[in-house]
Amino acid sequence: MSVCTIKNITARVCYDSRGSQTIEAEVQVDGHVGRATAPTGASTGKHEAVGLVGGDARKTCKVLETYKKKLIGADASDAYELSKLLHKIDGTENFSRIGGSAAYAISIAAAEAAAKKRNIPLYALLSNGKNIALPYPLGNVFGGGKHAGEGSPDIQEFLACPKGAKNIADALMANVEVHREVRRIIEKRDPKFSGGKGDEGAWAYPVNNSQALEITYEAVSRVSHKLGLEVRLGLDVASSSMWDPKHKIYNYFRAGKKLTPEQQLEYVLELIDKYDLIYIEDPVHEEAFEEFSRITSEAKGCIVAGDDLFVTNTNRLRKGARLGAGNGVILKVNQVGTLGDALEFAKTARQNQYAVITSHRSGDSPDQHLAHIAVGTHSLMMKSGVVGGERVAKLNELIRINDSRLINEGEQVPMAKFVV
Ligand code: 2PG
Ligand code: MG
Repeated sequence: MSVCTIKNITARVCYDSRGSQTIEAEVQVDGHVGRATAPTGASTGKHEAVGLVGGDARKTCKVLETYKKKLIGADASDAYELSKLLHKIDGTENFSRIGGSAAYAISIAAAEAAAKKRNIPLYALLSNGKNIALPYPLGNVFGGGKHAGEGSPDIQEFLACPKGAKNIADALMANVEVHREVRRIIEKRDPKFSGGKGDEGAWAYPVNNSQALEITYEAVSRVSHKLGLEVRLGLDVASSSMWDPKHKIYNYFRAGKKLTPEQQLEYVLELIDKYDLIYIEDPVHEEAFEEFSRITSEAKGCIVAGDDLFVTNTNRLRKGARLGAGNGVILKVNQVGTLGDALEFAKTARQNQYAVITSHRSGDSPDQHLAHIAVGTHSLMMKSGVVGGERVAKLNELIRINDSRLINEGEQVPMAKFVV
């Protein structure tokens, strides 16, 4: 295997899909350049790595100039070693010195440059190209919480999952159809609907949680029927956004209701049953490991995924696995900082029979890496928006991955296997 020595690193300030400043890094490896832009979340878990140094992209670039020589000469193809090196340079628990956004951009740009040098796709570098499968797109079709305006539901994301799709083309088409169908249903209720969307391209419309559930459930049911393919509904409750730790209550500000932890549990189980949910993310807050495990054991046939709970952190996942908390994990490289840490997290998840769901961030870039990370980590699903350039970039890359296999080996890449 050829060595992929880092020859130079440059960084610049640029913009994400929300128009916020972020950092983009370029890593050079023997004439090959990898480039990556750090995304940003709005509903961030409190245990996530720090993003920009002091919240400032320019400062993060300046700091990078001071340590980049320590990275020159490192092997760009070894995500684990590069991760160790970045941790050593940073020296803090949460990348507060060099910024998790810099760690993200450098580690992904390095992997891309190494893959280019070896003339293989990025996913093959991450997974050795063995037994690959394509993730089901988990598409955000209706938005609420921190991704949409005040009048929208408290629940953050209403997601479509085309479980019955036999190939990626059908899967992507189904989610686009659900997104369109949601608009049709809203317009029927309100012909004056302006077509507003939230941060991830999901429709933003002022209804309460149960009305949004009815609309999206109707949309997935209609599309299932129309296409003759099972499409199911999922939710990201993003419960930490509603959790009031002082009063130990879930505060549904917009709906004007407050739930005790026990009531929250009952509510969530009721939703899983009533709307036949295939997926639920962060149904309880980020420290509620025990309630997570109760939901997991009671919600049969539903993926119960931890996002703010695990924050792509292997130690938190190990604790969750001991307690039976969740059967799915959200993987977001920038939550933990480096690609190497995220690969370790995915490996631990698979060893403990957790489904991996690789996810975008609400503030994202037109980078395509997410598709490769999802395939390279054997993810069951890839969570993203359905429309918008920065979302479609990742979805179209899944089509390209499938196509290149078709051209080179004469067969499609199979869809991942549902284990839950
Ligand atoms: C989430 C994400 C992505 P954010 O909560 O899962 O949808 O949102 O990037 O704002 O944390
Ligand atoms: Mg989430």
